[in-house]
Amino acid sequence: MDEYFSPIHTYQVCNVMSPSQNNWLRTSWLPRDGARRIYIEVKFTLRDCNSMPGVLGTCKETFNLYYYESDRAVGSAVRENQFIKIDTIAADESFTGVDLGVRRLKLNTEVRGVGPLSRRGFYLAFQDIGACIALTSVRVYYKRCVGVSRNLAVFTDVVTGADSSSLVEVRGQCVDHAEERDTPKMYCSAEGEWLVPIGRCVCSAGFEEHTDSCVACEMGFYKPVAGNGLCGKCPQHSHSETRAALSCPCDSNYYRAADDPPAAPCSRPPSAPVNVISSVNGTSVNLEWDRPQDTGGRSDLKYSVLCQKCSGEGGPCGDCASSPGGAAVRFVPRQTGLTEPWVTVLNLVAHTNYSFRLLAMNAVTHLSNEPSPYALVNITTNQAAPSEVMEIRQQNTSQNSVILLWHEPDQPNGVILEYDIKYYEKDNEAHSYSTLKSKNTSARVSGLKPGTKYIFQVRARTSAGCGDFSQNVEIQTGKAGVCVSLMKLQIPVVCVCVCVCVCVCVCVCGLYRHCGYSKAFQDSDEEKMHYQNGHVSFPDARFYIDPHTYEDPCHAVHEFAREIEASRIKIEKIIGSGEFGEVCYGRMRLPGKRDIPVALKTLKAGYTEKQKRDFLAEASIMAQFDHPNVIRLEGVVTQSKPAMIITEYMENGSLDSFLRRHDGQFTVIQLVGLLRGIAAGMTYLSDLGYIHRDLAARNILVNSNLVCKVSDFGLSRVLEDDPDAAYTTSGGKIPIRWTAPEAITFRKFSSSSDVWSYGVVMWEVTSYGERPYWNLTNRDVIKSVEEGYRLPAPMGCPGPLHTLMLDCWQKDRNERPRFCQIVTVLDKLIRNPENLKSMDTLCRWVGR
Ligand code: ACK
Repeated sequence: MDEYFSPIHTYQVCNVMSPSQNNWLRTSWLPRDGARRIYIEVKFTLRDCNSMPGVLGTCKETFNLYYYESDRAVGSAVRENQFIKIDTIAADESFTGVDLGVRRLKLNTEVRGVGPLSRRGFYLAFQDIGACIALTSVRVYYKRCVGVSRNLAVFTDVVTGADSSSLVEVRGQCVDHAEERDTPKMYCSAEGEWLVPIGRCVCSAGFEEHTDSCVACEMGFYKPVAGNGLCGKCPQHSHSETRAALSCPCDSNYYRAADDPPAAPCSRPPSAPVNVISSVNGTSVNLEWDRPQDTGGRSDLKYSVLCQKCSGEGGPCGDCASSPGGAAVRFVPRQTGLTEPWVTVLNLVAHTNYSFRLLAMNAVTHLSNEPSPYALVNITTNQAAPSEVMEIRQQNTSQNSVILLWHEPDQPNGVILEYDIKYYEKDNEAHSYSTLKSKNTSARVSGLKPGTKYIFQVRARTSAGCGDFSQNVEIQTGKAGVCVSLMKLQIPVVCVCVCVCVCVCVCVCGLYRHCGYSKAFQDSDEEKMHYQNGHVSFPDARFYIDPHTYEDPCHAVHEFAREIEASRIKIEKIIGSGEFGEVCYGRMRLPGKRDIPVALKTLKAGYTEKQKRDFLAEASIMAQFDHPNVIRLEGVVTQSKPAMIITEYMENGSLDSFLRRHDGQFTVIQLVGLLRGIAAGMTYLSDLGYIHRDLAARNILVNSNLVCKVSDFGLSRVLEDDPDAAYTTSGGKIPIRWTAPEAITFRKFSSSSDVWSYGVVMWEVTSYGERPYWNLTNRDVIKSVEEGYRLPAPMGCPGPLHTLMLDCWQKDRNERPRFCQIVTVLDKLIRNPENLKSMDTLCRWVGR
């Protein structure tokens, strides 16, 4: 009967009285069906041997589970010894006769996994060796990650990997109407969960994201480029007639200029300028107007002026420029491209009708087929004096006279009544000048002195007045008879002023030089040390001393560590290998004391001087520490070979392998206790200004009392020793999975980057030594962390612990907790373990 008192079928055996039982039950051949790792869930009841009298020595309380792989059903041809054992299975609950009396079954459920499987199918077998047992059900299954859609990529169903910690990398396909931005990838965990989404797809142009798919922009909306953006409403005076529009064409009579963005509203040419005012001043006119009423929806308004000269009342008009004399018409500031609403037109012909068209334009005017509207203004110029007489020539110059010839001015501006000719002796201008009048364009000037230089000027006169005099024309009259003119040679006195410019540039270079060196700014949380007279001194005695500041680190080691005679050490076994040589277990006896177990790190023969220095540097560092959660240095052997570093012995070795050996065996409080110890050790080290740079479970040692101690202080270890360290693009070797992003990218190591590593150690501890980021490549780890991915809570990890990890993995290092705050949070959790059950952020370090 089951717990509901319904009869059930079981396979059972209960030969508890007879010795040497070997009873086998085998399944039929089960096709593997693509599974790489299978799980077997067995439900059974088992009777307590103690509840049966007289079975001592023959009764067993376990049975064995086996499997055998084959490509087809081979039936009973498989021999027992061909089966491979999966596990021995014991009951969590056994029942006694009393239980039986009330007919209540105590059902056990056990699950085992096995893989990798490679053949087409397999058998399972159960071996009884003398238990009283009933199998009620066996369920065989495998796990897969069920297809999902994430970041606009579809990830299809995938069977999980062959072993319990491997991840299967799956590439996603962009959903319809989406395109790849960064190859979308996810990993399927052994538990059938999707992890670490990296990369993404984005909706194509004309489509926008809507609950994991890309949908077309509605009519009246558009999206010009692929990306995360949404469809935009068509700008003013534009439209889209289809869905999924990439752009919105302009409504009729509206346009987009070549450099208008697709999001700009469509616009049209402006209307004509309004309220034109003209004021004629003689032969010039000033035109002013107001902005057009309709600017077309743009602000790039410009104006142009078209000028026409009209002959007579209602007569034909022609372009100003093409009519005689029109070439000189000037527009101030210019004729086209005017940005201000005014222009002055100069040099018009007097008493003439002009017609001006004022046009407003913008960047879409040229796109319209419609003629541009304009404002028309007609004016008539007033009378004006004639323009200047040009090109005066001389003819028949004699001793006393000269004939002058010229042309009518370009713009006579009326009938020329006469010309005035003005002349004077060049060297006698101040005293007097003479004038002469002429009705036509020539004149004979007589009564001049022979051999004399004269200056002549001519101007025209109309009824409107006189024009300007022409430019000076110099003419010399002929000389009288043979005359010797004594040229007085005036020798100009050239005064040469010698300027003596004395430029004394005294460049005093290096007059004063600092005797020291200019030190780059140091980050506040990097190692701080001050140097005085060549000796190390400490502004604060709490800082540790970097042994590399000593010229001879071998000398440094004796400042801090005691020398131990090799004869006091007895090496008993090798326990591992370190960077410089074997790590051994041994015993050390000091005079008058009991011998104590120690770990001995040796320096292998054939070392270089640098290796010796680095080897002893670790001892010099360790010797300065004294804390229950930091590995203790007992001393060094340097006077005999091999050189050794002697530390306290930690019975349980390094934390990562210790956790793997004891998978699932600790309570959460015990795990928090381990973490608390590490955080306390790190608080001590960070307070001394020591930055570890390689904090990871493999560098924590565990003693027989389950006390964790921080170890591994070699300065070169990060570069050389750690198998998890990888070269970064900047050339350094860094344990990527444990290192904060700013330390990977900029080598910015600080106590805050140690806190990041501590968060990873928390994850290692709560997952019992699982590899952070599983089998992801270092590149993918860097990328996913950069994209904001963080390791999920390991199975069974309480929410508050994961929250603390996430705090340690804040991108901004100033946002991360400090080690002392981590200790406080963990202490609170230890004191109030019920908090570990809460899934909220009760124990966040911030704001406390
Ligand atoms: O994981 P393990 O047993 O712990 O293997 C490594 C090995 O030496 C190489 O480093 C072990 N080890 C190092 N220092 C000590 C120590 N002080 N006490 C015990 N084991 C140690 C470490």
